[in-house]
Amino acid sequence: MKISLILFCLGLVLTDAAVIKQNKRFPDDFFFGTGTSAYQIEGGWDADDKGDSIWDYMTHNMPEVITDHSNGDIAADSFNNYKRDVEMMRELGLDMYRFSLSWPRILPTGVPNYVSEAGITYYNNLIDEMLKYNIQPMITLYHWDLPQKLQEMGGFMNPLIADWFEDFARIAYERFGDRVKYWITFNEGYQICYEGYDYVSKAPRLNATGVGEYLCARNLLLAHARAYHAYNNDFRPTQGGICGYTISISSAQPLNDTEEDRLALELHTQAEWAIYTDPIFSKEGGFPKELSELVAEKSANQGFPRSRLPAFSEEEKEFIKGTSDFFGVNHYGGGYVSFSLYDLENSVVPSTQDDIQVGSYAPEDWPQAASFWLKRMPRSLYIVLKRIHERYDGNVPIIVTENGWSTHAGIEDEDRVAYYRAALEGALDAMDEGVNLLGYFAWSLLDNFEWMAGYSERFGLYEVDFEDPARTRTPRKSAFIYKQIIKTRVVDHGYEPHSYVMTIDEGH
Ligand code: GBH
Repeated sequence: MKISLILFCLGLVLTDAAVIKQNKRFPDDFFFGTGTSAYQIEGGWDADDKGDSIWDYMTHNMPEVITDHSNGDIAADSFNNYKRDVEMMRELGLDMYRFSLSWPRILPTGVPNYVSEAGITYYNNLIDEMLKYNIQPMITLYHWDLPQKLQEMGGFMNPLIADWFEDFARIAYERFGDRVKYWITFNEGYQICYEGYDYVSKAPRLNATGVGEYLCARNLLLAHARAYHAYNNDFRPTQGGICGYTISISSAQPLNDTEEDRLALELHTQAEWAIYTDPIFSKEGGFPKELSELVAEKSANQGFPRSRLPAFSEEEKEFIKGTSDFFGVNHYGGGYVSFSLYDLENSVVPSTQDDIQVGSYAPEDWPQAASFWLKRMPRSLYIVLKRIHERYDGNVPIIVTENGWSTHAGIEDEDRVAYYRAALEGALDAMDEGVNLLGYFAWSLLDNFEWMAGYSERFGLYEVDFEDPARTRTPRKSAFIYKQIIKTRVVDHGYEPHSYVMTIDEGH
């Protein structure tokens, strides 16, 4: 009786002090992390015997395609600063850290007849440093930096990518899998395939519109399944980890509540992400039906002898189905979609846009990030989590592998704080409605090379001084806010850091 009275009073005091809009909290076994990728942070582009990646090649040969003509030669220099990075993870109190392997740092020519021991050592040092402090590593095998040698043999246009990728994955499992229990094969199929092969907004800028993405998607899914089966058959029995797959999803909504706009949303969904996930997570397997039919029909009318989106054989469908232990989702922004918003006059034929003819827009009054494509849509992470849950009923375990907001340089980042609070409240609401969300990774631990935008857009919880040879890292306000959320497991809108001095809490 006495104890419950004390607890009751304590409860009153606590709720009084905090501005918590809901009394939902993240369960104790929910994991919090931050993410990065190799090319964006490491630097050390020609350290030891490292080979060139398609990003080394592109930024060195066509610097003009990057906004500030910069490159990732040094980036945040995590190659030399990894101990400081781990210290930052401890400051934040992270459970996990997601990073990617540079394929050409480990296999300089892309193929495994020669393995760089210096490259292996770098990742061993990083992994061991994290484990010293009980921070679990999550490895993304591929985050966009293909060995240039493999690109010269066609890259993702060559079906042999499945062999090359499985070979690389096996080396990673062999060398790191004793300590690493969380694996992601590919980061963002759409960005790899559409942006890199169909269009020109990522390396290798192939610009094979209407053709490149679909061939790449097919090859990428087979490569993913090969790497998954390799883990499942030959490593999981002794290593006991899990292996998944990550894609990016925007929180698109139909412009009007009409059947037509709902169809537009479904086609948009199929083209943006379900083409990469239905083959793995749907009951039937294979590419999405409406999109496949549409592209087959258009291809025929355009004089192509076969569909530009080549279907999987029954055997391939079975091989790919079910090959992911969790659904990894990266989420940033969103908007409204409709056929009526499509710019038919400027449509490139053939192209993946022309195939579906769906346009989108985001209202003026939504807060704008430093990245032109990113606006804060109300409830956006909630919308995305519910959509995945509804599309693949059952209880698919989901991990938010990236979520974040860009600013320009500077450590006062109220808009990033607002973005994270809204997103995490949405995550709590989705979990409350039955979404099986296991964990959440903020993008990013620190400022990094933001691809075509160079260093002009910053996603870090920690600011990096790129003018300073030491690449000094300084926590932004959002770092203190995220730390508090991890510690308390609730989103408290009233919390203000007492000072901007970061310390490591006991036990970290
Ligand atoms: C991620 O890609 C990358 O994995 C990461 O390397 C990168 O640094 C980070 O994002 C920040 O760009 O969401 O409706 O506004 C995300 C790629 C590009 C996907 C923009 C969504 C715009 C649509 N995103 N795209 S919307």
